Amino acid sequence: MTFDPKRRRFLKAGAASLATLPLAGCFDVAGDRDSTVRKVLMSANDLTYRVQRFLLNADALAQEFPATEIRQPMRPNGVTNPQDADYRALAANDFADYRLTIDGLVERPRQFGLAEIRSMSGRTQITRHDCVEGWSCIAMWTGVPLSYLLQAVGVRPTARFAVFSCFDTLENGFTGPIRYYESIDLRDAYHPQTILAHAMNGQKLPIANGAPLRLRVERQLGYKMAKYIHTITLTDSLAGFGEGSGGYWEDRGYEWFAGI
Ligand SMILES: Nc1nc2c(c(=O)[nH]1)N[C@H]1C(S)=C(S)[C@@H](COP(=O)(O)O)O[C@H]1N2
Ligand SMILES: [Mo]
Repeated sequence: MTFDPKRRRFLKAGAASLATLPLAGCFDVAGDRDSTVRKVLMSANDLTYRVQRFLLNADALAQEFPATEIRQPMRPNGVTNPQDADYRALAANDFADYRLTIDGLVERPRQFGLAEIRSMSGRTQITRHDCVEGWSCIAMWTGVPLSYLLQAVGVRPTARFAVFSCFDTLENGFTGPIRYYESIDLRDAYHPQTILAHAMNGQKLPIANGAPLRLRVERQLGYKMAKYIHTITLTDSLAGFGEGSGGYWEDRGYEWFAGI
């Protein structure tokens, strides 16, 4: 089956979980002051990806908060300590030998070391992370805008998606270990708040939250925000990745476009 964003229904998994699950985490999204837009969008189960894009305004910024709103540590979720040998080896050396690879439909595929990424002019943003399980956390993220890295490698005109391949294995399939992966379209990739974060709440990014680099794509749900990234591949089709639906959880039924 080829990937067709128009056929994806809106927030099926997200809306159901946010509405029905107990709120176990940092605070209650239902009581949040800016929930009106969300409620309207969440009720619109049959909106297409294209209509959501229109409603959400491709370039609008996600809300940012003052530091006083950071009330607790960022709650880690999903994989919090990858056991993969290649990851453990890098972690043992505090990621000194880590390289981020950017490949696929780019003019100049290359690798970036952490020191180089940390030295690039970055962005800090205090945003709210909404997990599909029904909890939210406000945290401060510092990183390099993905657009800077994309400019450095030169994205080819045929590219439509950025795919993030991660170190952590979630299960063992028939063909081998299945690692986490995610994808976003180029609109989100170039959005000013889309960053590869290397720091959180003013500290080096902890392993639990995705060290050494994790994605922040602030207008979508938490599962889009790939942790433990080793490669970003520019592509015109999601068919060659995982089961072809654009992400580990998308391959298991979650929406590809998880706008909030
Ligand atoms: N590589 C990887 N990325 C991941 C996950 C994961 O298990 N592995 N879980 C996702 C989910 S469901 C959420 S809510 C966030 C959790 O980020 P946190 O640990 O910083 O709270 O990471 C997302 N990215
Ligand atoms: Mo999540």
